[in-house]
Amino acid sequence: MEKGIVLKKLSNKFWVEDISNLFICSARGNLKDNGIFVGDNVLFNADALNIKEVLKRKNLLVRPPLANLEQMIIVLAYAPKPDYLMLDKLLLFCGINKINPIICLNKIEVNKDENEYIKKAYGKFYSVLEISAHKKINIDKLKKLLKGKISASAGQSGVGKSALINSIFDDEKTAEGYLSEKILRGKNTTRHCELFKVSGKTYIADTPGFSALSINLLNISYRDLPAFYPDFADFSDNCKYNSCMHLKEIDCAVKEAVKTGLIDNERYQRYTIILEDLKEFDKKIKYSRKNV
Ligand SMILES: Nc1nc2c(ncn2[C@@H]2O[C@H](COP(=O)(O)OP(=O)(O)OP(=O)(O)O)[C@@H](O)[C@H]2O)c(=O)[nH]1
Ligand SMILES: [Mg+2]
Ligand SMILES: [Zn+2]
Repeated sequence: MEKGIVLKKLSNKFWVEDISNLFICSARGNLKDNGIFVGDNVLFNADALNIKEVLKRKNLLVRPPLANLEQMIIVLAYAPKPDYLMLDKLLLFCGINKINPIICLNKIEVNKDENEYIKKAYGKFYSVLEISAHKKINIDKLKKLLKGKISASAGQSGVGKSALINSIFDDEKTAEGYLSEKILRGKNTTRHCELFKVSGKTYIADTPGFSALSINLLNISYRDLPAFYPDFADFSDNCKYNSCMHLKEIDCAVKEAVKTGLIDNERYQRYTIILEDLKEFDKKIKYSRKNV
């Protein structure tokens, strides 16, 4: 029995890679029914080309269907204009699913007017990297951050997610032909999600599915929201109430920090929007449960 990772899944076949070879495997009914996902570590029989067991997962995302994602490259650029609410939702999604986010500010050879704001509001709590996929600025730094991990790109359409992934592969001479061909195919088939090997245990997925992150994918109660804001952590202990939501409560140290500029006001305003969204969603769920 060998150990491998599922790189791709098409109809009933699974592309499983061990250290150096690729095997196209099938799986027994009940194993298939429980689900084998791209990113899964599996035990398989390399002669019979059969998957025998799925090993324990770190996490599992529904949309896009991806197991064991460790890192998310959130790409922004001056154009299209950054959607900060979406950025905050993606960061929240990473927090909930224990995924390490890296904020990549692309197209800096053209314009980086927005970057100062992003570095100021996010740089203290998250990795922020200024890059140019076209001019290959800081791509080597990004590659270091990817090393040994499973990562996926995310962000608005047109920010340069595919360009970024291509720039990572361009100087991998051995893999270039094989991978760029696969990436081109990946562009036309948005429905399936596929991992591309950068080197060793380093994989990356170009996943269009993250672009629209709806609130129901943030499966937390609104009460848990503040805990996912590292910006609040230094202050929330000083709020009068332990369960402070930092909204209308009196003696709220978080709101005080927003007033004095220690917490970014715009990010706080977006926090209140996400909180309202989550509350609405909670209500809807309770309502639909009552009516079944
Ligand atoms: N100037 C500049 N343009 C870039 C850079 N990276 C990407 N672009 C351009 O931005 C546009 C979108 O790039 P894509 O890589 O297709 O964007 P994407 O995020 O994959 O978009 P979707 O697949 O629609 O989600 C293209 O016209 C690219 O040429 C960059 O580093 N600098
Ligand atoms: Mg793309
Ligand atoms: Zn508070």
